[in-house]
Amino acid sequence: MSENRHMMKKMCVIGEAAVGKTSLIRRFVHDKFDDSYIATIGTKTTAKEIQIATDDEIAFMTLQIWDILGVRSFSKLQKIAYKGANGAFIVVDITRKVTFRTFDSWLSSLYKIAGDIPVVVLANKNDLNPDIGKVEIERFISDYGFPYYLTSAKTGQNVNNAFNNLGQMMVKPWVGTKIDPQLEISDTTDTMIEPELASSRKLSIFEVEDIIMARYCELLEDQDFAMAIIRQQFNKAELDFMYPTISGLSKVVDLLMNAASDRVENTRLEKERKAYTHLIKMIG
Ligand SMILES: Nc1nc2c(ncn2[C@@H]2O[C@H](COP(=O)(O)OP(=O)(O)OP(=O)(O)O)[C@@H](O)[C@H]2O)c(=O)[nH]1
Ligand SMILES: [Mg+2]
Repeated sequence: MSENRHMMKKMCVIGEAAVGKTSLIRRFVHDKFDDSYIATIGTKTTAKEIQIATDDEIAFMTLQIWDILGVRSFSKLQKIAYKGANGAFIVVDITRKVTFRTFDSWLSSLYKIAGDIPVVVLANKNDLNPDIGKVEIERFISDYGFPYYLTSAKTGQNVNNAFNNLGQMMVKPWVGTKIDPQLEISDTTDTMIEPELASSRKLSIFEVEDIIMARYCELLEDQDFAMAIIRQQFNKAELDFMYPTISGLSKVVDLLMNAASDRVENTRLEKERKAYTHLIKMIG
């Protein structure tokens, strides 16, 4: 008797804020739905095992699902989360046509980091009145050649199908998109982070928050673990990451440094602290 194959794949769930990314994952993993909206702080991973039918066997796949916040000011944090992804959902909200407009920029920033990987489009909130007609949605999505589903995290419509289909797509040869993206694949994110430090322009408080979080993830070399610490320390500092203040951020930086002290060498840590302090001074 042959043993079933077991594999692990990383998938990212991306798209504008409040389109329902976290809700779709919650429906798929826990079969639950919540009407309240809490923006995802940074990134969070969940895992679920699915079964994949290959030509001659049923294989088990652990899906490592990356929930990535859609707030656009956090582009560096979003990008470092794309590294090593094998597939992605791009989620749009059929009750807000505006969430389709930025589709291209989500796709191209994903491709720049992860390459031309399988993508499935989820047109979510299909239990509500649409702001865009089905024909229009179809026309829009078929231009890209991606499979798409009308989903509802609330009723569960097509949620399992979508995850299972992306799982299948990640084990098959991927033919790529119809629309040819300008690929500049980069595997390092350092270059995305340094220029701000060297420039003398003023930065917004969100930009600084984004850079600090992204750098901290790189510092600990484990984004998921780093994000858990970041969430903890924002909590401790009683700072809402969507309403940051300069004094709140300075407090968070102190807490983050303490929390990393047993994992990161002192001189490296001091260098980071200096960089963060410098960034906070650049807020204008
Ligand atoms: N009716 C309905 N509401 C939904 C659906 N999916 C999500 N919502 C609601 O939409 C709001 C936003 O959902 P989230 O899942 O938090 O959105 P998100 O994309 O993770 O948002 P960010 O983390 O900020 O990027 C919440 O109030 C959800 O309850 C759906 O399919 N139908
Ligand atoms: Mg979310």
